[in-house]
Amino acid sequence: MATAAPLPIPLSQLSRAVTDWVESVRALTQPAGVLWCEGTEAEQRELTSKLIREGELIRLNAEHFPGCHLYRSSPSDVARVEHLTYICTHSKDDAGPNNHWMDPEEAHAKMRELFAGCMRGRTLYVIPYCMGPIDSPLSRCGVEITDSAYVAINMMIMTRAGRAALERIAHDGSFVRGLHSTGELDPNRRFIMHFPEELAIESFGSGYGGNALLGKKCHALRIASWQARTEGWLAEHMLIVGLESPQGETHYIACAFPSACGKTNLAMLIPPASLPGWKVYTVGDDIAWLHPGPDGRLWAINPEAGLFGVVPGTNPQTNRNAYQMIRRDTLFTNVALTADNQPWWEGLTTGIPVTDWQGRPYDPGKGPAAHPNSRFTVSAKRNPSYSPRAEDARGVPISALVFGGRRREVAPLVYEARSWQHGVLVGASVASETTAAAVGQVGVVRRDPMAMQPFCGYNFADYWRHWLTVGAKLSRAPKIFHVNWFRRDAHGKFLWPGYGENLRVLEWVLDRCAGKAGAAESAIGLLPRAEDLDTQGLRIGPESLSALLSVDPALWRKEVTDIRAYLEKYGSRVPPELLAELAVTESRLG
Ligand code: GTP
Ligand code: SPV
Ligand code: MN
Repeated sequence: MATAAPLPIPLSQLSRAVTDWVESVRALTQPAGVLWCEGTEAEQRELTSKLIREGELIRLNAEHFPGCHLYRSSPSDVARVEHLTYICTHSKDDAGPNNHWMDPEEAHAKMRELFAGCMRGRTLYVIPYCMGPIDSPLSRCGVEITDSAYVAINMMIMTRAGRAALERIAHDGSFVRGLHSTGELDPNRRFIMHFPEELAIESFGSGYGGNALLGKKCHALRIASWQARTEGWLAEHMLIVGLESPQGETHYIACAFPSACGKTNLAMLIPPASLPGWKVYTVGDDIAWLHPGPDGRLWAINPEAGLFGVVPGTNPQTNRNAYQMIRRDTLFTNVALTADNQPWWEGLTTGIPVTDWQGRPYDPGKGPAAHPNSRFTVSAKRNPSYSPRAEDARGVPISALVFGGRRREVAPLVYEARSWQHGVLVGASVASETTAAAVGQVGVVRRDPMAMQPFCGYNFADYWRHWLTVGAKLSRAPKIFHVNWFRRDAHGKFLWPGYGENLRVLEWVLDRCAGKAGAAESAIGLLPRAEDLDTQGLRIGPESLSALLSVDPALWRKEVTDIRAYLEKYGSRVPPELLAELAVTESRLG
């Protein structure tokens, strides 16, 4: 006799800890209704239709961009706000000079005032999510409460959200609490608060990106970096990519570049025709959680399930994979429109923008058509080069770690650190030109250690110490490198073609790991000589190549002085090992 399938337990009964918290937030924020997100496709469609009806989402040209939509954020809410982002630890020194700090009691009181009654007339969405494969011991869970359906839709693409995540939470017993309200989108009433000691996030007044999709930077980096230190692993602003050589050997590398400095592009790189036989597999494009494994290697998972990527610059020439990926089932934020409702952005070689990202008739005198930080949100499964290993509960073993920055001068195309300890200094010394990914001046060089300046949830000095501690546990530690795709000539032109051609540099990196490639010693580390790089089929002049592969002692002596002054800001907490490595570099510079 057939029995009826058991009715699923309502989400609101799965975990008492979650239910109690939702109830306390409901009482504080007083929403008109509460919706627990199951994470189904039907639910995603319903939320999308609701936003279309309310005029918040625009359906894009269904012939060329099926299943795609455009969202326009408030023009004063287009990027992360680092000046309004706080780490709230009991001791100010635990947050460190790298963070804005507020006393937790004071921060809670301030936020309680903002949240009180803020959801009246709105729906409160409960989004249980898992960062990482549902069945991975390396994954960690959270619950975001938000009053933005746009945020809910994004979170459902970016994380493994819904019932399965809540089942895991009920089993794990612990989760990160993320409370978010768009408030009135008033930049003067906007705060992104983190309470690492409580595994809690409170974000008010922004609906955009890293300010509002709390699983991403707030949880997976700021809170997770704190959790990771306690538990002996690393939460990093890194892409993870698998590179299969023409001989069929696959190695995984993880690369930390600051925001809008090329992680997504490198993670889904297209090998140039002149390097036949290489295959590239994306595991992650923004965040890596790295765990020392029982085999002495470092193992990585991508905690995310989607990509929230920079749109401008994406085209079939720079990155065919990315361009293909966002032609279907993609949510665009702050791009321009053509006359027939196709999305348009700077860097496209076809189409004509008629409406800018703010919905105004496009006028080149008023700036770019698409916002420079316009983004696509898309499932990782849409990526033609998505690695099957991205769903592997064990993660992937990492052969090399690569740091990088956007620097028109000083930093060569690539160099290798002398050791793990020196590599930690190389990471701690990263500097990069600021980009549109955060509110503020663009193009000024600032220190961005490990590309984590906006994202490390605790004192950088303690974080560098933790890096040294993790390295000491690895009997088969990855080699550490530094790259710079953004060197320019005297006329401001990029010296290196970048994009797919970056594979040539990664080939050298992998060959160094295998002990197969040559290098020359320099004061700052090991550099390839021109003959060590595979330049077959590459159109680049010998002067450009030698500029890219040289170390200017005068510029580097100044750089060392800057790095020392920067490290000194962290006082006696700075690991002396880093200062010792800096002294070695300095003495070699003469
Ligand atoms: P976030 O999502 O903000 O963390 O950015 P990201 O690090 O993933 O950067 P992304 O790959 O989106 O690239 C940002 C910008 O840099 C885009 O406009 C790219 O077109 C450009 N870019 C990426 N790779 C290269 C490169 O190798 N050379 C040059 N010149 N530009 C690049
Ligand atoms: C970044 O700024 O590094 C991003 C975009 O990846 S956001 O999600 O806004 O942080
Ligand atoms: Mn990023």
